[in-house]
Amino acid sequence: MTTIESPTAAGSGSAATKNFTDLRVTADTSPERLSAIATEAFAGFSALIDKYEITYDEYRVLKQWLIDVGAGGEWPLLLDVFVEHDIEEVNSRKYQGSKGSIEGPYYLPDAPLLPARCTLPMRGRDARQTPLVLHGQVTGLDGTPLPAATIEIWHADAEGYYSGFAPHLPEWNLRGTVVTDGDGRYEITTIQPAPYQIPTDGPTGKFIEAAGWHPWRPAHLHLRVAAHRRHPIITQLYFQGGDWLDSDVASATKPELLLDPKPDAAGRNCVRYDFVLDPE
Ligand code: MBD
Ligand code: FE
Repeated sequence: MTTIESPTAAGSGSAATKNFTDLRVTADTSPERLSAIATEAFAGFSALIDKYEITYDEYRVLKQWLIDVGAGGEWPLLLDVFVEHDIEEVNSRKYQGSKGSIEGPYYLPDAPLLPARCTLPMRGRDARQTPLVLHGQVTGLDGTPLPAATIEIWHADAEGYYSGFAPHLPEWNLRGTVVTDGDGRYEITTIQPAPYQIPTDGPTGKFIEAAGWHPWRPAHLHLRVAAHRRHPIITQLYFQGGDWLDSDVASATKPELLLDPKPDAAGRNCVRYDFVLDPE
């Protein structure tokens, strides 16, 4: 008999936390810059505590909730949902190429290489969803085609689960690193993703519910596009007319990132999207 572990917030949270922690990131922030930012951050907390006359009960509930966020491995989820969009906005100001969006907690590096025209790895049950064909060209700012550019793509299945973060899914399901052809072109066949719900059984979901907010992100594809001597972009693509586009819990939609696929004769949703990369 085989038992299939059911995916939980704590499961995907601890996988996302481990994945991130393994990167061992660093930044060259000076003590002066750190001190200035930390001083203003704590001044912000002081002002809130004063304005709302935060009670001891509220302080203790916050303390326990922060402990729970860590224990549930939900720091990647919480930060990427509520903070990353501003970081992305500030850091993309100097670039003119295709718009970026947040990476989110579910990127995995080194997805298997796929040729320019390819179908993402998927299970039989994924293949019963509506096919989506995303095709286009990767170029520089002046329109120069970029052969051998890489388009890393990852997205959730119809139930909202990402491979690598839910134990029941095969490794690399609905993920791949697509290499553009000699003209910088690509054509990826996958399936229409569904809207994504932040897990409601973890601390982030409980906080969203307690505040009376909704836990949804619009259906989306994640992409990372890179080429030799170009600035890589991390972005997401959404679907015109879909639910939650105007109220993404992660505040990560942009009008430039909307797809409007049209069905072909075979009933596959087809859409073109070109990526323009800035110099390094
Ligand atoms: C997602 O799929 C996502 O893209 C983000 C930003 C946060 C949680 C889940
Ligand atoms: Fe996502």
